[in-house]
Amino acid sequence: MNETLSLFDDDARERIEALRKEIDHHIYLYYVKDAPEISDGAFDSLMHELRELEAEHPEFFDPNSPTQRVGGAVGEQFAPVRHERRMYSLDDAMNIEELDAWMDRVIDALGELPELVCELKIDGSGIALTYEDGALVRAATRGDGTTGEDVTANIRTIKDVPLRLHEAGLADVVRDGSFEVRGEVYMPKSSFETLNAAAEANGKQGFANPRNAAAGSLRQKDPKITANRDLATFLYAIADEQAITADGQAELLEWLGACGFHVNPDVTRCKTREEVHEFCQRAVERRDDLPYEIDGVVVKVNSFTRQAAMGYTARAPRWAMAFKFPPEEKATKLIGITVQVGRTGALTPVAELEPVSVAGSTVARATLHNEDEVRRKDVRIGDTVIVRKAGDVIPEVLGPVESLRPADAREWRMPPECPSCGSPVIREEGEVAYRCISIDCPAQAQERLVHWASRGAMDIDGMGDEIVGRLVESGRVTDVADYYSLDEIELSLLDMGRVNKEGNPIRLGETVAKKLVAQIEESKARPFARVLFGIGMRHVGKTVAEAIAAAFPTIDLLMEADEEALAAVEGIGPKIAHSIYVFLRTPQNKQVIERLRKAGVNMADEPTDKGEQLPQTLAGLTFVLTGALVQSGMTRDEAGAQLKARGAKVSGSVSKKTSYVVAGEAAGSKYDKAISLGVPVLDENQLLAILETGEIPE
Ligand code: 3BA
Repeated sequence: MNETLSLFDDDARERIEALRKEIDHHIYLYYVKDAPEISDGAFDSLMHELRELEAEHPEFFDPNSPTQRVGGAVGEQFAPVRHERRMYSLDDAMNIEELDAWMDRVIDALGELPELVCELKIDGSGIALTYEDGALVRAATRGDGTTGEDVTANIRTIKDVPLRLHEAGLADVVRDGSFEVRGEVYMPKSSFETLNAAAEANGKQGFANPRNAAAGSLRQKDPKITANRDLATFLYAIADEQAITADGQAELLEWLGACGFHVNPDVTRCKTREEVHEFCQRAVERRDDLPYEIDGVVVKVNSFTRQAAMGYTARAPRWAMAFKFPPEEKATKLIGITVQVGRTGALTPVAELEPVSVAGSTVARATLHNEDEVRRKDVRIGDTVIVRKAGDVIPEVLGPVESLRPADAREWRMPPECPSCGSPVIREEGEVAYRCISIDCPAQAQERLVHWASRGAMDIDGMGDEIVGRLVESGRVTDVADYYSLDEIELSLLDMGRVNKEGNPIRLGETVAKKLVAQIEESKARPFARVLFGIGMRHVGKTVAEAIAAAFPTIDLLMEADEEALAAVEGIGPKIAHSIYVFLRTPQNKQVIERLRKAGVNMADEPTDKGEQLPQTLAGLTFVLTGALVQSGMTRDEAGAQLKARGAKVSGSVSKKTSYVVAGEAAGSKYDKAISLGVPVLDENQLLAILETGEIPE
């Protein structure tokens, strides 16, 4: 090689390396330390120089160069990543008593209360980052704790994630090669608000809370979208603590900081219970002032040796406990009470509130359940009311602050007419709900249409509230059979009721229309039980629909059944039987069913070959499945179906009547409940043996 050229190349290589180091350092100062040392302009010119040099010298490409954080090519999907070591869950203490009970257990196990470390519990999404020779090589989501998804390209775009680690930290790595650190990806509250405001301005549904926004942003197929989402991280764990010299959680956090990771500064070593209580109390008080959402405090035994002495349950370390905040409550003004009409005509009063931020999301509406509830709570329009929200659950109005009641506060009564169709409303004997019994109430029709397309029913992805609303508005769709005559062209032209900057109506568009038509087509093949659930007969939920489909596997058999025959099915009483019978004899409903059948919607279950029925060796036993079946890769539904084929019952909740709980990986509270009720727990291997032999082993 030419002498001068290679010297020139060496210069370029050195300059590139120096620029990368310098830029990494400024990114660290800005995003981790929150203490920038140079101006944006100076930073940009360093980046500019690096980009130019890298373009001239593609041979020095490095995926971990700061220029590579913008997000590369769009990926196909996320490859599964098996975590080298399980990512456990955390057990929850719902109050201070439960936290104290945990500290008692720690004392029992270790003979004294050891040093504890308190951390804020960031309400984000779990991640695992793998480094080799100090460079980021892979990033995965937590997933079910055993297997996550490869999100490396997306994680690279998060500015506070070091792509190359600081020398100071690497000096304390005992074994060379690779290690995996773990923590949380989160979205700051302000970024969450901005993102949702932008989504709403575009007529799109925002995320329910910052945690969902972080998880959703991490699972974008296009890393450029993730790059624009303003995500951040806090790291707090290592997969294998043998890999470093730290002797406990506090030193581990220091080491993570020395490596260049973003570590939450609110960490406290505690020697007494009182210090732990104090930390929790302070966290509750500071919650609103923090720029990110927290949902509790994590308390950990500091020493690694003592952690090892306590060990793990099937789902969580015994040496750590999450203290969960009590459901958040806020005061706000009750502006009005509106009435929502459900798909069965039930009328629900809904509190219209001055928007407040509660537990990570903005609450502007909350259910008031029924008129009796409104009476019992004595909430009046104009009142200041207390609103509560726990995690992901629907917000509720607890009651008024009577001392703040204005003189003109108004009592509310259920209107005598349906707000949608104006028909008189009735309240049936023994029922709390008022009901609109009109057969062609538009609000009911709309709800029925949304229900048909919903996930548990026919699962027509993309057919949500808004599009259904527009289809109803346009007059093109009035019942569920109308879905099946929609074509791509008319759907693409559907007026979305909004205008663009030029003042022209926004239409649904070809891409969405094409997807919807494909989804509608796919829905025709759903199992018969889903059709029965989707059609929306009163009192017929998923479980009842499955029971009916099992007893009457075709629509003809079902239409012929009288009330007695229906009531003979296990799980169906006279009330449900009556409701089904009446529904199927209503001419309007019969017509819709006929049109669905003609459109090709599945109206019969696969004929089960009775001759090949398996011996019913598990009859009389009830199983509950929990956790992931990672060895067989079966879903719980698939495993459940195989158990049922042998006569077993499969239930969703653990009780004294449960015969066995099958606990897969990352089993949750059902496992705990089984233990506390003394219900025997089987692992996946035992389940597989049962499915193979049909017998419960000794
Ligand atoms: N510390 C979440 N798990 C946490 C390492 C253990 C742990 C958490 C934590 C198991 C937070 C369960 C998912 C997981 C890494 C497993 C925290 C937080 N410590 N500060 C004790 O702030 N949300 N979550 N993540 N391994």
